[in-house]
Amino acid sequence: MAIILLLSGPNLNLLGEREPQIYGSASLADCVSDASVAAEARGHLLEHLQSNHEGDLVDAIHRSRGRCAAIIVNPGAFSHYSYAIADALATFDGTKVELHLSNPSAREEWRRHSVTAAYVTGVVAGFGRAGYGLAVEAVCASLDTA
Ligand code: CA2
Repeated sequence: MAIILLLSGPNLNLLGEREPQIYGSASLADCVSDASVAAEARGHLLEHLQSNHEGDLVDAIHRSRGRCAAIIVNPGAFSHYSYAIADALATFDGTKVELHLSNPSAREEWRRHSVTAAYVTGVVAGFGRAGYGLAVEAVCASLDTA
């Protein structure tokens, strides 16, 4: 059994309350539940942390080193400018998936570049709530081949 850490960045605690045309109407709890169910179906355990604070996310990545097999991270807007989260991800040796509900590449110019994406194994973006299960499947496929 592997531990998969799911990290949710700033404002994702408000998921389902605003901008459903972009982010869908599911709550963050719904998305986390989907990811947990998918992980448990594969015999793994999913842990989740949401924070609006960059340092909390950096600390969580540090704590996961040597303890978790994989990280799924939706860094929110930090994706576009947090070198601290990028550096923290670089210190984690397991599988890493960057997850976005929307497809940032199809949105405003400032969202089109992710500074964190270069430090992950792969990216799942644009599939809304379904992306949470897809990200877990991507992690499992990666763990199976490791
Ligand atoms: O598409 C994604 O998952 C994003 O990571 C979401 C971030 C955004 O800054 C990224 O560019 C793409 C923003 C999350 C904002 O979440 C809200 C949730 C409910 C209402 C308003 C914002």
